[in-house]
Amino acid sequence: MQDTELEPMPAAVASMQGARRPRLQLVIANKNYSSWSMRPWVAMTAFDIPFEEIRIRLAQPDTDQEICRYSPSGRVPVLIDDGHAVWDSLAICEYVAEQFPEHRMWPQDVRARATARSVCAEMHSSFAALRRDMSMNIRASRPGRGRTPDAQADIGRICEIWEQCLCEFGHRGFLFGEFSIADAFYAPVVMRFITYDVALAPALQAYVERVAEHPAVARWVAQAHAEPEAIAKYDDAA
Ligand SMILES: N[C@@H](CCC(=O)N[C@@H](CS)C(=O)NCC(=O)O)C(=O)O
Repeated sequence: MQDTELEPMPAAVASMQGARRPRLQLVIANKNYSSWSMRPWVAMTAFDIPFEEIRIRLAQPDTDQEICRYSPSGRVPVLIDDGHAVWDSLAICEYVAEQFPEHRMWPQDVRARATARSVCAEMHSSFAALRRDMSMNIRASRPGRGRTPDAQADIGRICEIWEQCLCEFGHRGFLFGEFSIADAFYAPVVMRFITYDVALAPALQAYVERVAEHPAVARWVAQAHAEPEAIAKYDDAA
């Protein structure tokens, strides 16, 4: 159960049509539900990195088999570069940033870059309650739901991170001024805050809106809305 190039290709890919296929293939899951897939897809799209998308539908009889065709970990996202697999959202972003240094996917300042890596690592290794109790479901509207004490604590810590980054590095822009991998990493949190209608301080609400309006994020969201399949076990969740 996979779609390749299901939707319009990124401009950089389209411009290569007739020339050669993009070298990179990014294997992802459903855009409505797969927060891990969203991160590298948004980062690569935001920075015009050419790639072919391979989308595998979750919760199908052959989902595991399909994912294991590409991914040694049995999870998506996974990036395939000329047959070489790079799995895990953070490793993919690091790999792509190294392959395309001219795109400056991380902040240029060494301290800003270290902080960006710290907040991405924290996103990657923490916030289990937010993930469990307020799962990403872009098409859903669940105002006020999922606010367990642990999820509320995760929200508090995320607000602290955003406040610190915006104040120290981002000012009125993204977490580190220009859009970076760090914003792509927090884009699924932005989706959750919208779905669950989390009340935020004005500066953080403005950040949520800025991320949601970013063309790469908006494209992912539009494609999530256009996906035909619904997964009851995720849609029926609290
Ligand atoms: N830490 C991994 C997490 C990847 C992960 O959990 N992916 C989920 C989809 S969002 C998955 O592959 N699930 C397989 C399944 O549900 O069958 C990463 O950052 O890439």
